[in-house]
Amino acid sequence: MAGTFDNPEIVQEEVDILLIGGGMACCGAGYEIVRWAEAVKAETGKELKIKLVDKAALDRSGAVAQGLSAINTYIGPRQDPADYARMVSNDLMGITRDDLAYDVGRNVDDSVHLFEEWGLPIWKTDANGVRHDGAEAIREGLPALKDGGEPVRSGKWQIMINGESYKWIVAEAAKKALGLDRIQERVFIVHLINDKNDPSRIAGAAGFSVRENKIYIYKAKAILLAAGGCVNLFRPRSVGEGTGRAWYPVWNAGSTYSMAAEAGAELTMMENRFVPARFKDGYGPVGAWFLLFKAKAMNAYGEDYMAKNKEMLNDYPPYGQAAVPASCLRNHLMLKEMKEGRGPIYMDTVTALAKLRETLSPKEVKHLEAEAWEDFLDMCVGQCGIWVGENIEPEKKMSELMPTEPYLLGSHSGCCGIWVSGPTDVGAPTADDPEFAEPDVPSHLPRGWNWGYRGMTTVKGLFTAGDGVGASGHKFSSGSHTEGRLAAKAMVKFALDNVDFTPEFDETPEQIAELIWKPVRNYLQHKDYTTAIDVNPNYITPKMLQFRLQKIMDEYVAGVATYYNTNDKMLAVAEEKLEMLKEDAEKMRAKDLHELLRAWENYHRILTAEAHMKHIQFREESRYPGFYYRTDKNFVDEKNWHCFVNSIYDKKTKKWTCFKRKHVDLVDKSKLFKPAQPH
Ligand code: SFD
Ligand code: AMP
Repeated sequence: MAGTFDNPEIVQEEVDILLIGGGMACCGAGYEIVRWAEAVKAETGKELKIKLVDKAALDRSGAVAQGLSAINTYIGPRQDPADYARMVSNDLMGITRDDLAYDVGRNVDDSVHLFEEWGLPIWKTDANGVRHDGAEAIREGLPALKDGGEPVRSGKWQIMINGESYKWIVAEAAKKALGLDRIQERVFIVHLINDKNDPSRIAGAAGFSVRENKIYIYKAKAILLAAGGCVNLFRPRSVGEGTGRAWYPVWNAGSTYSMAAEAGAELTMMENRFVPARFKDGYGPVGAWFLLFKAKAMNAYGEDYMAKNKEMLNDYPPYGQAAVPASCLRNHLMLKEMKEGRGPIYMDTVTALAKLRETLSPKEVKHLEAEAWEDFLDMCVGQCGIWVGENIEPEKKMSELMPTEPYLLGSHSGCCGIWVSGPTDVGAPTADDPEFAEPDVPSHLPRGWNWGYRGMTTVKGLFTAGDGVGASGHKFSSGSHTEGRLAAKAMVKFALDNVDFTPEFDETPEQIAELIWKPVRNYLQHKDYTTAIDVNPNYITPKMLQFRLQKIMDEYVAGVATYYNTNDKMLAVAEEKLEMLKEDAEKMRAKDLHELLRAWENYHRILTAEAHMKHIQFREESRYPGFYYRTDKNFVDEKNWHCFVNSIYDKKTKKWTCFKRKHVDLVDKSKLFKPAQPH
């Protein structure tokens, strides 16, 4: 019987493997898993039941929805994945898992080669060093990357693409591999279910349709939770008429971190955040300008603050001394100018394009000037709107830059996320060292870095990838796809190793349904108490609750309001206010399915925000100057805090426990610290 708003239908399904999300990581997993599942079927006759569930529609869901104009991780045949792991470590102030970064580095090119095979146009350089747009490169018959084709590199690791349809292309391959029957769109997963007999094991997941009055409950042996990062937990700079604009995708609301935490998974580096420097108001990314166009940023008085404030980098050895200073330190130098009143900050697009005109042919200049627009048309169309609206022609008028509100993510220039098992075949050759040897696991990784299945969290059967994997970063679109593929292979192995396991829920379907539908019940029960549905003493709208969360985070947990400053006292206030917010969140209302979506996004954001706050509180230093400062501990303390900060949430007591985990370098980092180069 079809459900109604006050009596939703409960649909139950049993699968072996459930993929939550339909972004880069899950599309990678969807493509890869079928190959392994078919091999299993051929060998054992066992058919694994697989399902992918996305809250949106695969073709345009996730961070790549609008497209992208670069693939930021492509190693190529002449670079060393260990160098990539070094770069990731330096950019994230020394505390990353080399095993995870190296593993992405050595596998990522295969995903990029697949993207090209599936039709993604990739810029190429011909034998004469002339650059060609993706379509032109195909017309000219330039070889594919896998056949030795030379990409146009914007930076050491980044290559240019014509990527407006990037997500369509990657989604199509996942759809083709999985088949439409194994894909369920517009189902928002909001709750993971543990196993009744083993609370450290995953047994299923539940959510609801955002189009119909239906609750979906899936039983599964293994789950890939790759639902992106967390956006809009801080008050954004774009308020009022600009509300809704953000750099990272607003529809990724911390589901990955909050659901994993509730299921008991160990989180890592949740204190980390990314505060991207972006073109002001439109959030246009800057990478192409800095790297491809070789533009410089400057203060309002024309001073190159990276050069002028270079000495400030010496406060942060060794990370400040790297050839390319960490992203947070670049912000740190910019913020000095803003705080001391020498803003606005500008990207000098005019000089950059004029300089290019000196060396490039007219055809190439024309192409690059078009690219200045296409860069944004491909991935951040709102920035073009700003340029048009403000009469900005980048060759004639500079654009303002601004550090944005903080975002939580593990795939771009950030490293918060979930602690996962690393690959078994990399690491230091010191297996008998007690720091490294793991009982019963043939691993060369440090103790506690590996428990057999790549990408598995500390909850048995629960895997993650992309923004979900913490303590790595700089995977971007291609690396997230790769991590999804690595997880898929491990999940098939896990499902086979656990073929006799039958998951049993620790909650009943009715309890789960009531939990999910609570905001609707709040609404239906109290709606007639007042005549204006938004004004009611018995409930709060998701929109208002979101404003409250954003205000707390902005003003006490180092948002833009305080120039990213906080301290132990402010964090204590935040802690108290978040507790009260959680109490009031119980009264969130949902007047329709859309509001139910908004309500659950808020539940996920609140728990993610709380994890962020607790980790910042625990780490008694300022590890990421330029991303946040603890003004009571405004230094990087290598002696005491060169370690991971991890945490576990107890869903019964609703308490967090934060603790340190030892950090070990697996690749030699001394290679990074060359004499500083002009930047
Ligand atoms: O310019 C649920 N990214 C860039 N990567 C690059 O390689 N090059 C670039 O040029 C990049 N830039 C960039 C990037 C992103 C954005 C938004 C802009 C510019 C404007 C980063 C990558 O896009 C990013 O690293 C990956 O996409 C991360 O992959 P993944 O799979 O971890 O996340 P996702 O793709 O956002 O997918 C998330 C999916 O989860 C769904 N979902 N489904 C069910 N239930 C729930 N509760 C769910 N919650 C979310 C989503 O619908 C989605 O399908 S630049 O800045 O450098
Ligand atoms: P963004 O457009 O800022 O998201 O960055 C895209 C890519 O360029 C990422 O790999 C960044 O790490 C890199 N990048 C951005 N700005 C700089 C810079 N000033 N110096 C070096 N790399 C950068």
